[in-house]
Amino acid sequence: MRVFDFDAAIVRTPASSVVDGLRAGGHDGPSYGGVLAEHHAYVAALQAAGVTVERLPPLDAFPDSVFVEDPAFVLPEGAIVLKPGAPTRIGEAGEIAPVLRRRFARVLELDAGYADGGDVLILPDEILIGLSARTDRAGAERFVALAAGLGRAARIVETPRGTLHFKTASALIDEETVIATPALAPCFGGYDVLVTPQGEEAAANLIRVNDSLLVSAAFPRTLDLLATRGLDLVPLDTREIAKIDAGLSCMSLRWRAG
Ligand code: CIR
Repeated sequence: MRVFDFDAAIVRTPASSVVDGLRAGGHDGPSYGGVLAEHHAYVAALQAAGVTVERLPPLDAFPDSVFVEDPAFVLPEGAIVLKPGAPTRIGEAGEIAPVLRRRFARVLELDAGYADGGDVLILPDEILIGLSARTDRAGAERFVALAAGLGRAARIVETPRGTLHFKTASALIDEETVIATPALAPCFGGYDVLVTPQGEEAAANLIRVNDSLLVSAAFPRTLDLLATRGLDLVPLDTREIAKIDAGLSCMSLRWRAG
């Protein structure tokens, strides 16, 4: 089984409060209708890639709760309820925990520090967790211990300053290849690294799902680079979620259940 072989996913329908989602800088938020349309296309792409998707109901009290990747981490072996590093997002962990207990036989809890799932990247041979404004050392160290309890080796790395999450700027493309921004490329010794073209750094937040690559439609040069890889390239509109600093990885929890 490859680490990007998935048959199950959890998503959460965006709440109308998503227009107030967290963002760096003072620019305008997204339109609710626009986020709903992008989310709808994203779920359809997961399904087309062979994944059965569970949709959780919207949570108006948590504007960023559509980004289910951040309060939790999932593997075929079990799940970890995380503790998001943004004060307005901490309560999302309590909302996702019962869902995980229903879906997984083993559910562990991060009981020290803070960690966002957006900082956790699963590679074929190890898991990387990036220190960031959302993931502190105490949380990362606890995460490494909990991952070991699930039988997985994890290692702490740095998310470059100014990058929201480790996976804002990197993703696995196949068993030998990652895509990364120039700042993150040195983290991936032993891998072929496809470096994002200048001005297309946000294209690194893509997801490999079975034999499909879900990628933002906004980055034509990256799409050209990826087109030669023999994968089913699925460009998705991310204009609205990008206004609240999000990309494609954060809108689902994905794992192999069967
Ligand atoms: C936040 O700042 O928490 C949200 N507006 C965006 C979260 C994106 N999550 C992710 O990349 N894993």
